[in-house]
Amino acid sequence: MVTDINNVPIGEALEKNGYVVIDGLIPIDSFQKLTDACDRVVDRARRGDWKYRRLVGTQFPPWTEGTDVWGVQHLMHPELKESVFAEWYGSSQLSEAVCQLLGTKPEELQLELFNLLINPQESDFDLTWHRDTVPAEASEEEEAKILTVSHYGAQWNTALYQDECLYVVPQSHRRLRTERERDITINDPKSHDMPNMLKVVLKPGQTVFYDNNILHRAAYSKANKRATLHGCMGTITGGDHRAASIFQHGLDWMNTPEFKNSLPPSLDQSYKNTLAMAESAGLSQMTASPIH
Ligand SMILES: O=C(O)CCC(=O)C(=O)O
Ligand SMILES: [Fe+2]
Repeated sequence: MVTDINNVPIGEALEKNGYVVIDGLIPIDSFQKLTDACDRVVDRARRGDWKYRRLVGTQFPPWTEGTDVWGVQHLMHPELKESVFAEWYGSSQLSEAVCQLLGTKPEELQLELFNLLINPQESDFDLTWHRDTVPAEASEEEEAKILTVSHYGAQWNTALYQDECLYVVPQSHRRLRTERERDITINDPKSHDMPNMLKVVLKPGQTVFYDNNILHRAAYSKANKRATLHGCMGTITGGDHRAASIFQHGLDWMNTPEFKNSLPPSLDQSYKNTLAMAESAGLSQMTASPIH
């Protein structure tokens, strides 16, 4: 298990830079199972046989318009019947890395989102520069307020094929936007000219953990196969802080015996923790309105 990169603990690197790349979180014998399962769910989503999908033309939930698919939602949904996703989400490799990053224990983790990001088929497109939990139009006061709240969670992209889609502005995750950044996010949000931007290149099997408030965008290319596992986990120390951003994805299907019974034992406690978060946030239906 990777704990340090060049003698810097991975949690410190994430804290300082807003992102960190880690190798080896997919056990060798799971790799093929995951790529096969991804092929099946991508096929279903493109055929319109899986309605939970991200559609080109819309960046944030709900994804209601368009036909070309750029993401498959809810990989752990019991109706997909692809148990390898929950197995990997509950694997010791992943949870140890998340615990190391967040300085927490496995029993304090909270099961949250698990989706798949894929290449479109019809046209290339760019997501806009954004922070996941701060709308571009937010005032400096609003932005400052959101950025000072700890996340109590970790988000990651794990590439199954070489992935060069994500761009970040290192160390931008805790500070206000500069004047130029604010101008870009509002007036030219697909700019290829963001100061200090860095392309995150992932080899197959590599994972980037990133603060979801780092300034970031993604360039989706129809020419390069992409199947990148995109998930997050929280910790119970955050109380109900994460509820709105998690439940805006519509997780009512998690509040069912079918889902509970489909989970591997390794996720029992983190599922209980999620239910407790929903309850205490007054969102026991596990759905909330969109942030953006
Ligand atoms: O495609 C990516 O790697 C990033 C996606 C993203 O930024 C998002 O879903 O908010
Ligand atoms: Fe994002």
